[in-house]
Amino acid sequence: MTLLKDVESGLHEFLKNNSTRRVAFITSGGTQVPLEKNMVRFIDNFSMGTRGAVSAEFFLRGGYAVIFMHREDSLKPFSRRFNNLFDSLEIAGDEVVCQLPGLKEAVQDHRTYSDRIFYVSFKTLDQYMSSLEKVCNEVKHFGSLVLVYLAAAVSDFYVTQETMPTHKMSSDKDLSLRLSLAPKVIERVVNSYVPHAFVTSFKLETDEGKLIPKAAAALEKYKHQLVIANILESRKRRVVFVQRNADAEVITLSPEKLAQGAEIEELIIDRLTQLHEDFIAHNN
Ligand code: PAZ
Repeated sequence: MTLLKDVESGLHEFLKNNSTRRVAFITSGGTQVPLEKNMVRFIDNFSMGTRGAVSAEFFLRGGYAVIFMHREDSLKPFSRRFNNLFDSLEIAGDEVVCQLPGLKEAVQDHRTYSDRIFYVSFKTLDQYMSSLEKVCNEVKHFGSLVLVYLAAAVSDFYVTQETMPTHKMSSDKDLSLRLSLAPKVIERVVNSYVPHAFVTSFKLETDEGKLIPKAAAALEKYKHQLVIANILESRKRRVVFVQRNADAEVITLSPEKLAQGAEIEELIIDRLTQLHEDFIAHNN
């Protein structure tokens, strides 16, 4: 994991080199919640960081400088498709040969955009929260040119330091866990960390009936610009843009496009870029 002071100085330099660009600050992947101070067990979630990694690629293609704050070992832009690389390698004499479709282009893109993406990694909920604050502090002066894209699946519950056992919990009797409600960092992001940025949060549900009411309630509560609502099972083909004072906007990827390998993030980032442009025009 990158040390926070390295993040600060590296990010400072990165932003100086990209001072004429819009900045997309993406969070991606799930947070881990330790159950013991000397951690053996933890709570985690399903997120592999696909949404964040694919979105980063489209933000880069759209001209943004990208800060990619991701769960350690979750998917990263361009390399994300090649997790099974070893299965496709062949040995020809002294050479290792790989014929995977798209690999050469992905390596090229990775190089092309390397000066325009800055990586920050996290693992636990605590690390997520402190890195989020640090990054926000560094990008604050970009004002409305910053688009915050909170795609990470952040735990809503955690074990406080006071109630967390120091050592591995014994397994000779049933275990009752007391989980506390995690602070809602979006509140700090919107009101104190980057009050002039365009803030997009995601709302994930499994019950369709709760999706839009919960997204609308989050907007009402935190007063940020946009909630992108998605259902776990259909998240790769359907999302809903929910804004205050506007009708909900459904974005879908047709089954044909999906079968051809298209990704809904392209549509999401297209629309989001327009909304960000309008926001900048009205806030400068
Ligand atoms: O990581 P992934 O691509 O599998 O999933 C993306 C997602 C469902 C985590 C994201 O779209 C999302 O909804 N994030 C916010 C989750 C929440 O805290 O409500």
